[in-house]
Amino acid sequence: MTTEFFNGISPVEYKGAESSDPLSYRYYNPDEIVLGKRMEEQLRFAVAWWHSFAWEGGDPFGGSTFVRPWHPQDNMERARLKADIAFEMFDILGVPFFCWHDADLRPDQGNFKENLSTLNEITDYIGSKMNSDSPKLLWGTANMFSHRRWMAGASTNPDPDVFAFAAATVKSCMDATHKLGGQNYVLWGGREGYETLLNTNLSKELDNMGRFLSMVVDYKYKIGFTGTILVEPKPQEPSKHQYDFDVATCIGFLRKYGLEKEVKLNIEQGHAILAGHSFEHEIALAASEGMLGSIDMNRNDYQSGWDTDQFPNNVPEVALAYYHVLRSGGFSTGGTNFDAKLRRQSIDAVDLIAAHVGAMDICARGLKAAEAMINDGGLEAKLQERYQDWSKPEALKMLGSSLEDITQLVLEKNINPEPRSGNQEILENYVNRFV
Ligand code: XUL
Ligand code: CO
Repeated sequence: MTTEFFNGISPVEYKGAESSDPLSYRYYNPDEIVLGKRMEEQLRFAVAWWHSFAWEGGDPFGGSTFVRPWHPQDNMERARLKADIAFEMFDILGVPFFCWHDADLRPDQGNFKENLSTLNEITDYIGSKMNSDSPKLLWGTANMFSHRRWMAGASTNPDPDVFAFAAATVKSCMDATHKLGGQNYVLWGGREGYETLLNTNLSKELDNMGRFLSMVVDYKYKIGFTGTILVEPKPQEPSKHQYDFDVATCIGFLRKYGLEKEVKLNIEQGHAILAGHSFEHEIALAASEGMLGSIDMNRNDYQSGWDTDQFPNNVPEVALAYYHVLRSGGFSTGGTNFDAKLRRQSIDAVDLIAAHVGAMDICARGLKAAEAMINDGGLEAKLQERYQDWSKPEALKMLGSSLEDITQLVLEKNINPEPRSGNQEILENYVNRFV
């Protein structure tokens, strides 16, 4: 059925950089070729069900500000209406993907059996709305942080019954993701961490989390899910400390439990900053270890103290992120998910469209700047030049020797290196030519 929610808003079209129509794309031109692929296939945009449709406009200091026809989200009729509106928005925007948590799709009835049956019902309904031209599922995931049962964690909970509920919940979400042809399955552990070390057994919790993730990987093969399993790092919030702190911590965790070939990372801009890193640092590190999976393109406010999940609006930042995505060969099963919400005063339907249009344009500009830097090759050439001495035979030989042999060499040849400039300002000026 067609609803009246977006009444009067036509499908958004690419009109070029000169367009002053606020609901047009000025840079996002899906068919334009960027580094040999259609722009749509490079960026692989996804709308997040939770922020765009389920979130009601609350913040840590106040409740709902949005009054949507599908609120309150406590019955299946309104869950179906929410899905109808979602597909109307996907059509207006022309986005190729969407993402969800189970809890965004159906109400939580408080017990696993009913949650399972309504999840199956609503994902069948969503499946019936999908065809070869409609947007696809980039990833599904389980919300194991909102309901009070998860307050002390899911797989890291001291209570084995919560571990069991979590295992059953993730199985149901993997089944639903598989049924809808999802390309990835994500685990973000908002409460997989602790509030205080005074009551926390770190090694027990980490081992249980490792075992849980191994079961997820085993189950992926059992059901023939060919998508990628992704873990999403975040240092804290809602937990005081979260085990999947950042990319480096996740890599160490995955290696410890022998999962480094099976699981990749979903990297979020806001989480990177919370961890004290830049977005491109997290992307480049994951890429350098072959573990870059997907990205959540939403930033936080640099002054507010909580995860404000804002749509991107900074081209230079986004350009450097895509530079590293493109440099690593681009996305395979991953994409660009807007894990971003409106400001709570943006209560109109048109705000929801405008937020995505602006974000998609910012990303398109960033992608094109990244493409230009790659085609120009200036950064890559500098990088090659900076490390060129490491391809010399004597340097390679040194790596295979020992501290004593190297000391001998330093004495014999009187090695006394002259420092070389890192040319940072020249490189920053170079980047500014493209962004
Ligand atoms: C929370 C967050 C989540 C994950 C999916 O900060 O980023 O929305 O992306 O659970
Ligand atoms: Co996220």
